[in-house]
Amino acid sequence: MKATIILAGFAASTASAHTIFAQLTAGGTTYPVSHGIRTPSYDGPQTDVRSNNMACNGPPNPTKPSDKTIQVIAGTNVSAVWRHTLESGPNDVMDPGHKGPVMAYLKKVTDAKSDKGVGDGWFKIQEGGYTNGKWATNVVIDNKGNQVIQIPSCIANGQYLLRAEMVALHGARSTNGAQLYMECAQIEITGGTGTATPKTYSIPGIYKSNDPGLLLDIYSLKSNFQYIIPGPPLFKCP
Ligand SMILES: *[C@@H]1O[C@H](CO)[C@@H](O)[C@H](O)[C@H]1NC(C)=O
Ligand SMILES: [Cu+2]
Repeated sequence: MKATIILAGFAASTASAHTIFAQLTAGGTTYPVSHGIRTPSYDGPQTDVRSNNMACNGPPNPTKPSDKTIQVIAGTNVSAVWRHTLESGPNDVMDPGHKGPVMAYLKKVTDAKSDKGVGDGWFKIQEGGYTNGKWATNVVIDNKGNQVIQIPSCIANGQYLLRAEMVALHGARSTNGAQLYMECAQIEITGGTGTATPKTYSIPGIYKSNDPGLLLDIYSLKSNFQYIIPGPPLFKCP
């Protein structure tokens, strides 16, 4: 049994185990893979939280632009659909040994198709950490790769980047050992009341390499362990 666990740990650190936010479900439609999302051909992580590639991914996983924008109604739920590769199905989301938090952010932009996403303007709209002994990444894996994200009803209409993120902490006991996976979808929000103006944050900037949620040993958790989800506070409509 011990040997199996150790082998699984090694498997988790290989390229075969990573993941991509490959497609979006909105308004009851699951759009094709890479439709309105800047997807990379390689599924590797970002590990330097100071890099501009923390915003919408990038080298060493270069992303392809998309000329599509997806319509989303404020107040509804969308799903960021995660897949091991762009060809994988719902039973191949990510190695279940990739344990960690799951988050989603929005940034209001003038042109969702061309905005690089780097810098200020981001606010967090969804997060999951470690609840009742289960990591949020495993919730997404068990949900066939669907990360459910409620789009706030109170924000302004217009074009946004939707940045969905999964973090794997199996190597996080050393600095920059956390693996961060993210892609940006290009969306146009309608039906928002525009009554709230979220406080915004910069990416890079939202994380530090020594954040307690990014630098920790998840294999020696105390029984009273409380995970601190990285990044800014969750935005909620008043
Ligand atoms: C939308 O998602 C939230 C958070 O996961 C959930 O509580 C709510 O029931 C969902 N609403 C619908 C209509 O599915
Ligand atoms: Cu991986």
